[in-house]
Amino acid sequence: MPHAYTEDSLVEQPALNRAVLETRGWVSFAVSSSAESDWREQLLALATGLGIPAPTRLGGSLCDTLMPIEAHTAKPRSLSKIHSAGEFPLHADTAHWLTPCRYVMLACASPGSGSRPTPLLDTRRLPLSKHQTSLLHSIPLRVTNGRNSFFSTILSRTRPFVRFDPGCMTATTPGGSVALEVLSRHNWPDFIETVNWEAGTVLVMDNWRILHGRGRADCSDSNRKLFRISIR
Ligand SMILES: O=C(O)CCC(=O)C(=O)O
Ligand SMILES: [Fe+2]
Repeated sequence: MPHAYTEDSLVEQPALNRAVLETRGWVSFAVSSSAESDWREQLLALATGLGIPAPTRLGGSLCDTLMPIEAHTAKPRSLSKIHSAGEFPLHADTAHWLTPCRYVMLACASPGSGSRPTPLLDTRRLPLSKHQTSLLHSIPLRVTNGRNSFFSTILSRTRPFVRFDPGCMTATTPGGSVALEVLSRHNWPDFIETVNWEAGTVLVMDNWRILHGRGRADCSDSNRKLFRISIR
């Protein structure tokens, strides 16, 4: 098992299979969950092996806590503000950054009472029609990022990443609404992969390629808790 030195101790690193991450676009594995602060450290050490962990929100922490919350307590311009404790549509994280983060690590501290999964979609596998591909490459959408908002297409031949998040990207033309619909999960039921969580499950996704969402809960699950690290 690989090891990593931290300041004062030798910490055992769980296996993160880079080959699977590169071929499939995502990988999940189990980490024996310890005290929460140790666990955050362990996740940050793993994330550092992949790139540079970066705060997802300006001034925020490197390791966010994600819990289903009601819209009135949610941060402005967050998916929770729009969808409350419901499902989240497929999206890439940090789609409002000029270059979205390369990897996203999610780790389950508590699966919660609602058995709520996380759906994934590998955009590379989609049998997009010529027309759909052309929409994704040609229709500009408004990407809301406060005073730094800009226009962008979902795909571009000049960059390797998919920019897609209906939470921060809006259509300004009828064609824009059609382009946004192309990557809706309802169009690709046979291509959705599902991550079911247990305490200690870690998921790493290539955020340039894999879209993720938030599934439906069987019952109210304010006790579901994931950690997230965005990795540049
Ligand atoms: O809770 C989940 O399953 C995913 C949450 C998510 O994608 C987000 O908060 O950006
Ligand atoms: Fe997300």
